[in-house]
Amino acid sequence: MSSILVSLDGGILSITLNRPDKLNAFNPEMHQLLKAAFERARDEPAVRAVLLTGAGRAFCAGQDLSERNVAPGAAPIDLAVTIGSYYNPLVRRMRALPKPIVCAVNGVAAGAGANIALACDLVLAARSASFLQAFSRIGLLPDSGGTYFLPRLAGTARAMGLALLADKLSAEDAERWGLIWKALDDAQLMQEALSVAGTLAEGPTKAYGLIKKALYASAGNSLDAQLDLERDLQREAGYSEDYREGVSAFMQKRKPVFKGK
Ligand code: LHQ
Repeated sequence: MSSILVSLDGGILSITLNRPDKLNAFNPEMHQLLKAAFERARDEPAVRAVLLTGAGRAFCAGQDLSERNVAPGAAPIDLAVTIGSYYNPLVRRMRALPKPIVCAVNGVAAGAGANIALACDLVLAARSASFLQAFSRIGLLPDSGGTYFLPRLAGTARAMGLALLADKLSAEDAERWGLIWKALDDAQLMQEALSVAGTLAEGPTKAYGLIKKALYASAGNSLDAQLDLERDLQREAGYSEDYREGVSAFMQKRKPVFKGK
């Protein structure tokens, strides 16, 4: 059984983490396959949006703790190697992907699993799902971007509480705190996630890529730098076919047909 499932339909590349009996915990094979899937998403023009979710009752329980390299009693090992080889490149790849990533958090998202969800561009979660910065329970600090995303999304006080106490945060609180876009009834999650991903897959893909670039650069930029960046990116957007189509459609009072070019 492959540890991820990948399918392309209607411009949406669906990626399902698929180790349900391990709550979709990451192992090296899953990392390799995810890398290939995100490279496909980047390189194939037919992919206009990505939908990431988990099989079974969990979204992802983070690093597989039964893997030899973190087993109790094993010789101390350098966790930076795993992080540098797998998790950091994954987060960078997701953020740099010039296409939108929708995450459907179908159940618990723990450890690196929580932060990989937060690395997605639009996060929907089932009401029964939860977010758990499990790291301090096992003597670690949040990784996979957690110490970057959490304070920026929720503020330092909430980030600190989540990281120190490692309590489960419900999907509804995650929505209320601004960590995610929306909490939805469990029965509606996949339908709504597919509908949102479908809308994005029919949208102006180039503009979406530029929106990601601008918003993710914002946290580290001054207003001056951000204004300059907006000017430069808008120049690029203005040269796109989709911008021409958007304006023509508006003038002709019809729905635009974007091609992602
Ligand atoms: C698991 C796991 C798991 C293996 C559930 N591994 N089997 C980066 C770089 C290098 C090293 C270290 O880490 C990192 C980043 C990280 O992600 S560190 C954080 C790692 N993740 C965790 O600490 C979370 C561990 N899991 C849990 O706390 C619970 O399983 C949660 C809260 C996610 C779910 O709880 P329950 O719903 O009560 O399920 P459960 O605990 O009974 O788990 C079900 C099965 O899944 C069970 O196996 P079993 O054979 O007994 O049915 C678990 O052992 C297995 N499982 N997480 N991360």
